[in-house]
Amino acid sequence: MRIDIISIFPDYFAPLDLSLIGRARTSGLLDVHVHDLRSWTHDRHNTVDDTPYGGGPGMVMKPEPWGEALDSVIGDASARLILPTPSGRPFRQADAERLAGEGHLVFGCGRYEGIDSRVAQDAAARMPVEEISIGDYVLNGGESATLVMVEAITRLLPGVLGNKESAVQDSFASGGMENLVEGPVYTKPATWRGHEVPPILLSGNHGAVDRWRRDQALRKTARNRPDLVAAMPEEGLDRRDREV
Ligand code: 6GU
Repeated sequence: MRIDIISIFPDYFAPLDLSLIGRARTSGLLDVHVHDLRSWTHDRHNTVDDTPYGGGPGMVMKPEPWGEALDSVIGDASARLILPTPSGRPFRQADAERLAGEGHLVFGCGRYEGIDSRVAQDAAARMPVEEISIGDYVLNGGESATLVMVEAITRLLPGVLGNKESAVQDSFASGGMENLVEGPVYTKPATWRGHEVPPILLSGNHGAVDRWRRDQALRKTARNRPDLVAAMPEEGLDRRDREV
């Protein structure tokens, strides 16, 4: 997968050299290019913003540098443009799974009050454009949201996670964990400060362990995420689920 990121703060993306994403990049599974939006400005002050038409507070990102940046980065016909913004559609695990199947993603990180809306309009004539929000709170710009989405997407690429099973059992993962968070996890020692590991996990009965884990996931979801329980389709629950 190729990922291009356009931002006025390219240094924000230094963490993409680390850990699993860093290793995916060195191994060639992932090709990330970070671009400074100001390299597509032509004035002495490298201006990227201006006052909003219609008045109001703050500044808006000018369309010209964005237009040139996207022209230069899009390249092939298969690129998809993601514009992180609190006014976008919510980013969910299903979106991470869907975007992990793409070949080329371009993230355009806005700052200030946002990017002149004609940039998305113009790009949409050439490529799919998605405005996406990572949650109901306001960040100073799209950079940290892009880091979040890049991590959620790239960990799903084949070969990035060590254990192939681990992404399937994640909270929210399609294939059984939709609308569910993961339950509690334990490791050695079996007794720590007087707290015991639930004995069923030491039983060696894999069927019973799977059932117990699902029960725990349902209970934790009910406790922490009543909104997810309300959204659960009845047919997604088996008879044992309904007893929990
Ligand atoms: Cl994607 N961008 C900004 N600036 N704020 C956000 C966001 C994105 N998602 C939630 N808040």
